[in-house]
Amino acid sequence: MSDTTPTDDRDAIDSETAAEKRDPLFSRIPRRDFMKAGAAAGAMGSLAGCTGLLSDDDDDLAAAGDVDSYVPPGEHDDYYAFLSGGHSGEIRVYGIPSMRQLMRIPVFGRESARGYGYDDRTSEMLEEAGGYSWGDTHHPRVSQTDNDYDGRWAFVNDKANGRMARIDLEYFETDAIVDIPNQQGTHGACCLLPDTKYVFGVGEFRVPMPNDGQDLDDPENYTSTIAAINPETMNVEWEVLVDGNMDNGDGSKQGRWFFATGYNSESATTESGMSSSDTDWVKAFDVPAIEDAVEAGEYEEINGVPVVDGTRDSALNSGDRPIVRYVDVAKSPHGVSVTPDNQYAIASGKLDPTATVIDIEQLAEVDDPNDAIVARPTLGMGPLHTAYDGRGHAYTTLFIDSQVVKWDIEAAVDAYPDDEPEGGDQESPAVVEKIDVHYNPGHLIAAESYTADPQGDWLISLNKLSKDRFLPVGPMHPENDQLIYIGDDEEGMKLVKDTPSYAEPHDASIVSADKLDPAKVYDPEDYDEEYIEPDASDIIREDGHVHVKMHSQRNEFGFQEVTVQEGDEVTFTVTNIEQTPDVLHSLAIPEHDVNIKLAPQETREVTFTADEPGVYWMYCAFFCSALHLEMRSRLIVEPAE
Ligand code: RUQ
Ligand code: CUA
Repeated sequence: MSDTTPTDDRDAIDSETAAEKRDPLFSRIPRRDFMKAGAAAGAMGSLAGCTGLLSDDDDDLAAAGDVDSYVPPGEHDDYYAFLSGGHSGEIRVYGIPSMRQLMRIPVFGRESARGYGYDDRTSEMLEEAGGYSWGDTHHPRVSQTDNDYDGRWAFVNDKANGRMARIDLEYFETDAIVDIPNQQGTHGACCLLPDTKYVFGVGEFRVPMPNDGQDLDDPENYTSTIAAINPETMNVEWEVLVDGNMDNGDGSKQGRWFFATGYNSESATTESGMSSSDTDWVKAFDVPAIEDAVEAGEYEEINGVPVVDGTRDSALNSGDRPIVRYVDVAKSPHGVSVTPDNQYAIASGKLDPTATVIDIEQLAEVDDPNDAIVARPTLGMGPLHTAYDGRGHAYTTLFIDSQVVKWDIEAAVDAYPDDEPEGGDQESPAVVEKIDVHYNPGHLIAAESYTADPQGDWLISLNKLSKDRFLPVGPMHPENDQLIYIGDDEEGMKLVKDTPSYAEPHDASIVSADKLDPAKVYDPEDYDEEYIEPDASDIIREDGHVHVKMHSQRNEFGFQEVTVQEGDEVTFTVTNIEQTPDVLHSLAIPEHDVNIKLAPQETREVTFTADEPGVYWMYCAFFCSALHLEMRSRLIVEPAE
């Protein structure tokens, strides 16, 4: 251990006995769990039940400092992790600590296994959100109430097309997408806490405002905005435009501040131009001050959204209640995240080996926002993102060094400013330890790191390169999501598992399993489509349109055959009337690009044109029973007269 032994007053347990301290099993459990459970036995029991970590037989294993992430067959994980899928446009759900992939949730692109973008509802949603065939998801954030996960939604940005999507965590499916006006690429995404009042979309690409053909080659006048989105309606309530661009963001936990990093304070259009200055900014948005400005009509409406001017010299920033505070941070800072106790916003230097620690309370008091900087520890090369264990430590990825560095936040504050590097790169005394990861980590995430109460046991390092870690599969390699155990401050961080992943996870959120309550079957009340009981089966013909209403169940559709005329527009409304969980059907129609998924009690609708005469076997694509292959009907398209 270094002499910067971490402390966390909130977690100090004075009555901890010497025996408990020596017991490696004891030290493995986050102390907070003991506080919560009220009894050590209770906390140990619950952990043991879930992970198999703490059975009696495991004493030797534990004593050897090994950590087991093994989840036996048939047992469940302790956590859900929601990982973005980058330019695959989806979200992936893992179980932690097994790192098993449990589900994929398509968001910005069609996906055939789930029939997403094939039925009328989801294809219209994608069409109304711009009609693009793909998106670039980076930052999945899960809604919170009172600074804790409430199991309602996840949100994720589209960096490619300036959008934000919402995922309903009852059904684990995308239920809304907003195309954010005035943003070309929405990079950062996060919630304003404690209660998810807004979801913020952080605009990265600076463009002329509005981007309608004016100011084409006048980069000085390009700008980017943050957008405040109402999570219930998914309406963009207001935007703020700023100097420079923006990158990542995080909301404070007490409703006032929102932080965004940015590079390119230079307003350049080339890489060398964008990294020429020694400092860029963390922008701290004073949300109540912005809301007041909007209320007072101090905005310009651009593309239907009230846009408030938050540039440095704007009127709203010149008074005694500036709406955006610009904090100087070296150099092209990338990630920013707020500590669980809401005390600090910590930004990573990316092109500078330091992290910058901003005291959130002081920010409201000081005249010069730079005076709110309370630490600037030197961590290593290429610091990108920071996560928390709830015991006073920060964990920062070092992209260039291919490491995760664990450091003590208060030790960094204590050492400042005497630890300022004098042109050298001596490591901060706040550094506790470093662990190698494989290779070049971008984000990392610890269990519930984005809440006020991180669990402090597991951390995932989302590495950009896997190089030699897996069997070769051609020139395109998988990435490598590595599971690290961080629950034992004495033994130190422990690399537990490599997980190959498809391009390309950026950020993630890890949520305790007991905070989500996914539905087992659909509730027909939740959707507009008409639920079709078997006796309501019907074929309605009207002027070139045929509406087929039918049910599906093992092993049949409501009609053995459906006859239409060449050129008819055909709508199928199909209900899976099964009550049994996990019995899915689908309606797939060859050569018509039709494929709708029907989970138990789910109804979907699909509309297409029957434009080629012939016989088409409509079938069910989910293997639903021994007679699954026989579950099919004929679509007969008669030639037009
Ligand atoms: S970013 S690798 Cu899109 Cu969060 Cu940093
Ligand atoms: Cu229904 Cu296969």
